[in-house]
Amino acid sequence: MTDLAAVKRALTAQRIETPSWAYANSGTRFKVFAQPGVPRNPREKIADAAMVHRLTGVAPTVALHIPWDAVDDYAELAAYARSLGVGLGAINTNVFQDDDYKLGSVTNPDPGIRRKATDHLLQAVDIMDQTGSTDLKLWFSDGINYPGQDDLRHRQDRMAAALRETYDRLGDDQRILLEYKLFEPAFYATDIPDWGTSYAHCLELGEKATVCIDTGHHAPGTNIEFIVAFLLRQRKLGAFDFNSRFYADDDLMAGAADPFQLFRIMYEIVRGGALDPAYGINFMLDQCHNIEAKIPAIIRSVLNIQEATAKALLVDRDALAAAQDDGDVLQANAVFMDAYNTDVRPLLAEVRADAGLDPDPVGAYRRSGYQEKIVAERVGGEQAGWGA
Ligand code: PSV
Ligand code: MN
Repeated sequence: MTDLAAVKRALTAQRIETPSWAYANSGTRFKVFAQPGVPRNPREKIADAAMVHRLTGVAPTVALHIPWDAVDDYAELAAYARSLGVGLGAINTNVFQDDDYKLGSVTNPDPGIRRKATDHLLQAVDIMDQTGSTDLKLWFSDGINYPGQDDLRHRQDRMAAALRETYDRLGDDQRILLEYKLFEPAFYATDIPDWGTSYAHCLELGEKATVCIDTGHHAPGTNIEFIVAFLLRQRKLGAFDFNSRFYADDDLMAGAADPFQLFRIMYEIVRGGALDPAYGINFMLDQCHNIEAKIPAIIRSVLNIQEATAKALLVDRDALAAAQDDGDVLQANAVFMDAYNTDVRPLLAEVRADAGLDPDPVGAYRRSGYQEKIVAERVGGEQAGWGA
């Protein structure tokens, strides 16, 4: 039997970090469609994130991306965030948008470019010191397009050296979240293409380095929940970048393409005791809302994760274990699917009402007048997007 009060407590305690860049303009390589009311600077992105938190109650931090969110005074930015009821979360580095990085950043054959890229990673830790962020999220676009273009082994050595230098710069409460991605922008070989490579680098680095799973960064059909289970068992899962995909790294709303997969992932999280914020996993979104309104799309994504989590929490673990021990394949699967097929929306509405929130956060956003306000106020200046 499931303890409903415990389920509600777990849902109330859940935390989801939103990404500053999801509030900004984005697009494909074909076109960026600008939207009215989009933030023009980091403060306006933080204001939007604060709105998402006010309506959902579970999104109290916002991740920054440097230099997209570069400011002169990070302590002041953190204070501004606090004044709106949110905190600054992971600092994301950007060693993929400079002409110098055509052949790679930290794995570039040119030592001068490697130095420049590693310095950026070190500067990100300086920023963390000022914002109070504990998480340094590293993603490298590094890789090659053609067999023979560069030496795969050398590139691993260069990667390891840059990671080591960065790791050694971390403060006691700071950690590295090392992301992987199968392909794009590199098409033949990416230097950190999969969880195994990220895991191996993290093991070599030490306990302050853990893997970040971006759900959009796998080959089609990859069993992501297996990766979750494996990394939890090794205590090496540090973060998620949630989004969903139909084809490649589509960066669509979490739970939109495959809600069943999200449920299976969240089940492994619950089963591994890793949902509790005290466990230390940073559950982030990493999405781009190219054609849909951004703030309600982010709210929708948060709700989708909450729904998958609620279903995962409702799995009757005793009944499941009994069926598994009996080798009763169909019964075990039925117990699992019962939870997935439960409509958890009334339960979540109750959790929100108990927390003094509107049970329908997307509706509440529409009724709030916030969208009209930002559209009216945010005129002039330059809208933020990739590269700003
Ligand atoms: C790369 O595709 C990625 O998932 C990394 O997390 C980046 O930092 C983020 O997208 C934003 O470009
Ligand atoms: Mn990501």
